[in-house]
Amino acid sequence: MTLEIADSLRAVDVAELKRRAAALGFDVCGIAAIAEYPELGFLSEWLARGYAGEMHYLHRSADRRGDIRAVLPSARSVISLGTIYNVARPYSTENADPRQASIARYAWGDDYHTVIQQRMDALVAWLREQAGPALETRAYVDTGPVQERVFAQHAGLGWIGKNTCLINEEHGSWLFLSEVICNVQLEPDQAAFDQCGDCTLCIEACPTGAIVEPYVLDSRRCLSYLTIEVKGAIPPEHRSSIGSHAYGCDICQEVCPWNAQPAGPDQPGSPWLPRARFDGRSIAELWRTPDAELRASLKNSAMSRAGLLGLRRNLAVCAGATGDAEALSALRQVDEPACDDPIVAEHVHWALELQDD
Ligand code: B12
Ligand code: SF4
Ligand code: SF4
Repeated sequence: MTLEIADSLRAVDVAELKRRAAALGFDVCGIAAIAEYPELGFLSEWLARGYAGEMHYLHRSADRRGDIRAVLPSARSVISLGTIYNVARPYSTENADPRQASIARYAWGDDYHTVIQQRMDALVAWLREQAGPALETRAYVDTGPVQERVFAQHAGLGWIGKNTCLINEEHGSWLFLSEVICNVQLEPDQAAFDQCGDCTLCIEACPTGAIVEPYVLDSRRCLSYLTIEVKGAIPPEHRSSIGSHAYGCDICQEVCPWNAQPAGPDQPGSPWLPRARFDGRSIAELWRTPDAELRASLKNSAMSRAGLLGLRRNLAVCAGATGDAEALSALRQVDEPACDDPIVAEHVHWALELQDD
């Protein structure tokens, strides 16, 4: 039955598909065949070692993440897409001002889930015009049970580096990944090959030793996990290492030689430009911002994942971990409703107590 449906599909011109993807705003596009790639097998051991921490959804969906046919049984190809989100702002490692709240650059602008999903919807609509009504697809951007970097590597978009990020030879790793899984047979691209060589800069630069061996990351130590994925209290033993990281972390990408090229000038209207509220602001300044204004600035941004309470919790930890006098005094003075949340209040207490020790 599946074959009959697939047989009734019209052929799709891959060169034309890639032109269409570029016109829709995707910076790189490649095709991966459906296959049992060896890299898909690393996930089960990674989970067994506990590296997912409290991201239980990764355990629940592990079977589907290991086999893309469990996501779409008729799948024949994966159209892998990369979208550059870098903008011209200094790297956190270049910033000499420790009072500044560090926010990962992927989260500065509009929520990439929404922006990229809309572009993929347009690509799928075009694909349907080409292939006909028997087309079956699943389109995801960080939202589906798919090991996106593995398919991106096999689609030729780049290689999985020792920092575990997908690195494109031309553009570096400031790329959102997304994919359209479809039942159309498309000519696959060559897989990208590893160009890390004997470099170990990312492993040495990680402030918490989260890259436990080349290509293997223990999320429980990663500042991105601690500030975004941990939903309640941040384990006290990790708080001091958070420094000024108020949301996510970019260090292992900033030190990567493949990200040394500067971003182009700001493109007016780019969805990835930082929102004014978060553009180069200090920890104290953000803490002093009223809840209503912070909430409004988080709306439709990727930072909404941690929400207002998560952001306040993280800012309190940043104040304590950096020992920034202005931020600590702000913690004592500001009394917005979110500051009374028990989790936030406990982190404020931790930050203030730390200075008394
Ligand atoms: C869970 C998750 C996280 C977790 C765990 C990250 C991780 N490295 O696994 C946390 C919260 C820490 C995280 C952080 C970040 N994330 Co994240 N995350 C994901 C998610 C949802 C799943 C990743 C996953 O499956 N991990 C499981 C492990 C096993 O996979 P892996 O690390 O990719 O490992 C591969 C290789 O390292 C290699 N490998 C593993 N073990 C071994 C062993 C040996 C011996 C060898 C040779 C190879 C090898 O094979 C693995 C593939 O199976 C993906 C979206 C998706 N659905 O894929 C986004 C995704 C990976 N994240 C993304 C981003 C942007 C980030 C951050 C940059 C955000 C930030 N600035 O704070 C950081 C980067 C941290 C880092 N160095 O990876 C992007 C990455 C884009 C890119 N260019 O690579 C993705 C693809 C989302 C997207 N759609 O754009 N993330
Ligand atoms: S994102 Fe930061 S904490 Fe996480 S592995 Fe990279 S450098 Fe380490
Ligand atoms: S810093 Fe070096 S080892 Fe790490 S991902 Fe980049 S090239 Fe690879």
